Amino acid sequence: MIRSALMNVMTTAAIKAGRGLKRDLGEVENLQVSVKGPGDFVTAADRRAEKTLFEELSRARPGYSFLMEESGAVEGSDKTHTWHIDPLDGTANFLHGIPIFAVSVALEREGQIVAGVVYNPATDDMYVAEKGQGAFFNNRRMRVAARRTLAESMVACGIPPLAGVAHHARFQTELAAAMAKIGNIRRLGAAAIDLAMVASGRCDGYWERGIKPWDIAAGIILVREAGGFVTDLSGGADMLSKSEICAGNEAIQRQLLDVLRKA
Ligand code: LIP
Repeated sequence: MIRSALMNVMTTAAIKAGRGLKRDLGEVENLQVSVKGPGDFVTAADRRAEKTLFEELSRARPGYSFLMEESGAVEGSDKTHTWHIDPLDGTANFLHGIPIFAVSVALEREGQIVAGVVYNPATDDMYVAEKGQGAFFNNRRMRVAARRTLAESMVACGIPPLAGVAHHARFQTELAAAMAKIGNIRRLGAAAIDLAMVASGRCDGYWERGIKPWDIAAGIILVREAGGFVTDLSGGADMLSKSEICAGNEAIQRQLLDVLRKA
């Protein structure tokens, strides 16, 4: 396991935010049958989790900047460190009471992601990684899967929501090409969880367009420290700025990228 002061700060904050989300998930399940539904409640739960993370991380590391899904950018006095925060990644799953969502926290130092935490409060699953220290799932070292062919692989993807209509046609083309090559394809609904599945060897690859930096920042270092590869969909390293990602072990990531680029 990683015993650094930084990882202790990040995991403590994620667990504290997750405690509230786990409580709120129970209420969300009750609200499914209400006429109004849980929409406003989930927004409030999301913001409560983000407030907890902001307070905990600001107290532990004063001066760091923040990029947060709900509150946006907060510039700090320390220009070399930025937290990337998604307090509730997999919001639609949470809204429907589906226990596949995560608190995602990443630290960027001088332009490089150096630490990441992805925590699913519903299952109490903690995925962590720190640059040069390896990647761990519930304190046990994790590695990407060793499968070498797409035909034997399970690959996660992001199906654009109705609101993501700009990505619909491209995704349908990519999915048709992927289905012709890949053993099994899954849509889990949370990018941070998708990347944690790749880092822990449960999924062999993952791709998605139209995601936000805070969705993937922590998952990127999980995969890399677990021995995997991550690029944008042109094969470069601009995942955060291009809002797109392709991840896997070296063989699968290369083959998956090739299928998508030819689609
Ligand atoms: C979600 C991502 C997911 C994507 C959804 C949404 P959110 O993030 O984790 O991979 O397909 O459209 O962007 O909004 O739940 O934090």
